[in-house]
Amino acid sequence: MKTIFKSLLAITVVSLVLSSCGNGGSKKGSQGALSSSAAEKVYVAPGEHDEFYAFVSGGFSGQLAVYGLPSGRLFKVIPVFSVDAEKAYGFNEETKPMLNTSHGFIPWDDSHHPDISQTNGEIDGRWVFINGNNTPRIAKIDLTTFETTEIIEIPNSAGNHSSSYVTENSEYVVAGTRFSVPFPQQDMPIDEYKGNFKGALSFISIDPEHGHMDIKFQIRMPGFDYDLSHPGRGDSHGWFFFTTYNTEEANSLLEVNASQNDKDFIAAINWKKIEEYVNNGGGKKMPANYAHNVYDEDTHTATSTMKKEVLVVDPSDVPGAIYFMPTPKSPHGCDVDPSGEYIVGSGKLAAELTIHSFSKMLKAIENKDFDGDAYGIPILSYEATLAGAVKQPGLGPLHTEFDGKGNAYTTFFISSEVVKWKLGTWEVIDRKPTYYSVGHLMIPGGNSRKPFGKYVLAMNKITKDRYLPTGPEVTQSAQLYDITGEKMELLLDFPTIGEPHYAAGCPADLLKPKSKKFFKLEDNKHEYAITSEADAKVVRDGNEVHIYMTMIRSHFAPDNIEGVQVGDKVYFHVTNLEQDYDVPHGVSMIGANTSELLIMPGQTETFVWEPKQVGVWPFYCTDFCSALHQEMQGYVRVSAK
Ligand code: CUK
Ligand code: CUA
Repeated sequence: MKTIFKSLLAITVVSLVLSSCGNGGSKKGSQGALSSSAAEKVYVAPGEHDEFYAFVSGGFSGQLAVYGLPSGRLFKVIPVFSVDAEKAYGFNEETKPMLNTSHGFIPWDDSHHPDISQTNGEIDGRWVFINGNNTPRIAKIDLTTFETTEIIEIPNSAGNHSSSYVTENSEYVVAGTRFSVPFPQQDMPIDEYKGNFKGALSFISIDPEHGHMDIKFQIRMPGFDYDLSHPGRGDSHGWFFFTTYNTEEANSLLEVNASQNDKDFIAAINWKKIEEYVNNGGGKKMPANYAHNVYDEDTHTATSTMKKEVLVVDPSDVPGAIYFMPTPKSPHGCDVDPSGEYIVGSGKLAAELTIHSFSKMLKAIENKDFDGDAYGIPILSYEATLAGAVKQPGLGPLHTEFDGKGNAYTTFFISSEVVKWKLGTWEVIDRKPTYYSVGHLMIPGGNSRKPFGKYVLAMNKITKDRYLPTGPEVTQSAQLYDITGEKMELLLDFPTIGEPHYAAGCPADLLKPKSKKFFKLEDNKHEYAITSEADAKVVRDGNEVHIYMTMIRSHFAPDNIEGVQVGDKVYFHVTNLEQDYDVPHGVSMIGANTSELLIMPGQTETFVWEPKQVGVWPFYCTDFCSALHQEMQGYVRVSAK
């Protein structure tokens, strides 16, 4: 995490030692406090379904994992920003363009924050959006196929961290920038940061029908670092809130620099006002290179387009659209309660949680209750927007979610706990340890107007001795708590893929009826699709050989192929003719510099093989498909040129 935690790390170590040895818990299998009913509450009998889906970010794996709750069972890892050998994502010709960027083909990223699309402030289960932090990108996953169907790169951004949060009618998915950089990029001395580096806040419109993303405008903000964000909802719909740290605009974030200011800001952006300005022709078109990659479900093929410009708005263009709310000590999380009235700022180094009131903010704006300005943006007076504070809640507050019953749940990284407190009275109701060093937490729908306040999932950075050791690298984990009672009850912990930063959850019933079972062959518009074995063929075009191949239980057509020469580029265009649920086939080729294809019924995928040696080379089906799976095979004869 951030370097500013350094001075507090000593405390972390102490608390880790205490919690792992003090109660003797973890050595004797959990912390000894689990009731037998905990097991019952997470037990999903064989053949039964879980009640919720949880989409958990894969952190530095770049992917998104799908778990069931309450069981914690892993169902799928959806490849998003990283290549995936199992599914050939980023290996086959169809999905390679998904990972195209202005820096070329980038087969990895660091994914942090998934968020599900919303209608009227309630999650609607159409798409999940997630950010790529490193080479700034936002991806969209279609929740009928559970596949990544779109990725857009974000220009002028660096460290795409305060992303990707969705407004309450999915008007926009919003991306902030953790690093401020020269905007536009240019060669300049780093110590001229102050006043020259800028932070891009990107409002990416979502087309309501297909969810296509388009950067509608970028706000060129002062060079603070924008950490996390959340949309307003209810009365505050139309506003977006971002935490900032480094309002000092230091170019080195050693403690001495970046924690000087007693308070940083939460930036409140009236995006509706800026949208109106832009719709009336406002903003400046600036050159920018960024990739927009779309996977078409009919052709089963992605295309990548390089965009050339972006619309930029400076805060001074739209007076009265942006305000700063002072918030103590490096605020990280920025969470808005279901009513839209409370904005919770978690100052990582603060002794209390600061809660701002949206209605008081509006009044303060009306009364011009300002405490100076920063680059012309009014700073609201601290007391004027303050709704209250949760006193002495824990150490290192990060993120808050809501149960829809008037309670909030906040994670504390340093003291390793989840704290339940009451909105309005700000009193702490309960606290439960996490094992250990929790980052985000998630209640299904817990950042919408309608939370499903049954469980909270805590996502932990460190597990130490919680699981069987696996060498120096041990897993991260998630922990599930029952939150239906006054006190929270720890039910389960389970290991995760990569680092689980954040998650989005939704009722299984919302997605189950829409989940696609297979693709219809007659709808397959892939350029090289064939719909019957009779059309299977091998076509030579100079050095290129195109094999139009089909697969069905349990053979390939064609299966024995001759006429290929060393130096050829051989394209296997393979269509799965099955029209039934759960009958994929797989294929690859000995010596092929690619992974296997995993082809769903009705789908076509392509891999390329460049034979280097003469001989007769075999291929086979890689996914067990029938009693005759082992017989599903073929040969390619390769001759000298
Ligand atoms: S976070 Cu990404 S580094 Cu609190 Cu969402 Cu920690
Ligand atoms: Cu087809 Cu195994």
